[in-house]
Amino acid sequence: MKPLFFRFKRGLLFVAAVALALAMTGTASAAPRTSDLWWLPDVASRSGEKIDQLLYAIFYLTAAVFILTQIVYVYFLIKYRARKGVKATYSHGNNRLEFIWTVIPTAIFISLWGYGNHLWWDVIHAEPPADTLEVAITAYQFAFSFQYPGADKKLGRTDVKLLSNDNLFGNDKDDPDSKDNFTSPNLELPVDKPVRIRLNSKDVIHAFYVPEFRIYQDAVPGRTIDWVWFVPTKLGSFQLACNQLCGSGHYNMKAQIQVVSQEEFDKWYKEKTAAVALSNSSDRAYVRNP
Ligand SMILES: [Cu+2]
Repeated sequence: MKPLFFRFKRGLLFVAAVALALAMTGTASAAPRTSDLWWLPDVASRSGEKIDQLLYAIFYLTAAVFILTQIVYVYFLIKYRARKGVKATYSHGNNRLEFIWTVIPTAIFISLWGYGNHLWWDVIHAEPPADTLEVAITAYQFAFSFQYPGADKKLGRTDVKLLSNDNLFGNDKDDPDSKDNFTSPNLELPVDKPVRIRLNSKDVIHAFYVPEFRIYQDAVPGRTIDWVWFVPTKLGSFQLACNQLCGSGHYNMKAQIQVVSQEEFDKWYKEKTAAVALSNSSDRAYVRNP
């Protein structure tokens, strides 16, 4: 007869496992589905769709391998369980089997690497189309600011060394291209049009993180990061969140991204450029436009 504790322990483990399972399913069903805590938010960019394909491929592959190995595991557990009169035997292994289960995973991993590498090239290194809208973004404790190129569609030269409180984007004031640039507190984008970001940080490391676009890019002080581009595919508002613990206000460091139709974007852009033209002309007359 076993001591009472051992008989009791097994029962306790069972109760704990059931309680944990109940708690997990309970939390899962109670979680707000709008924010989709248990899976990715709906994809909203063209490269994001490709990233999801790779993610799903890996997910289903590992799920299949997991289920298969668990079935074999349980089968062996039952088949070779301890029984009276059956002695354990020693096996030195099987070279052919070992060869097979080494070659197959190796081939799978190499093809996943190839697929991932190809995708990475596609997403990050491919040149954006000529009509790509370029937006400068500066992250600082604890907000984001956006700058658009204005009527000439050119942001102009910028330099991280010129970045300051009065020159948040490090614009080169001698470059006429930057004269008509305008700023915005949120990121307004036309749907289905490529956009490239010119990312700077004024103080510490921040991040440009948009889960719906499947984009994560750090903003690094002293560096201008200008190779990230994407094509938003869904209308609506998204949240840009800083995803680098950057100080006491980090939890609230965010900005609104508004993906709108081309017509709506053009209208907004026209209003903004008109306001810049007005303030530039009043600057010349030494009248500050509020
Ligand atoms: Cu931050």
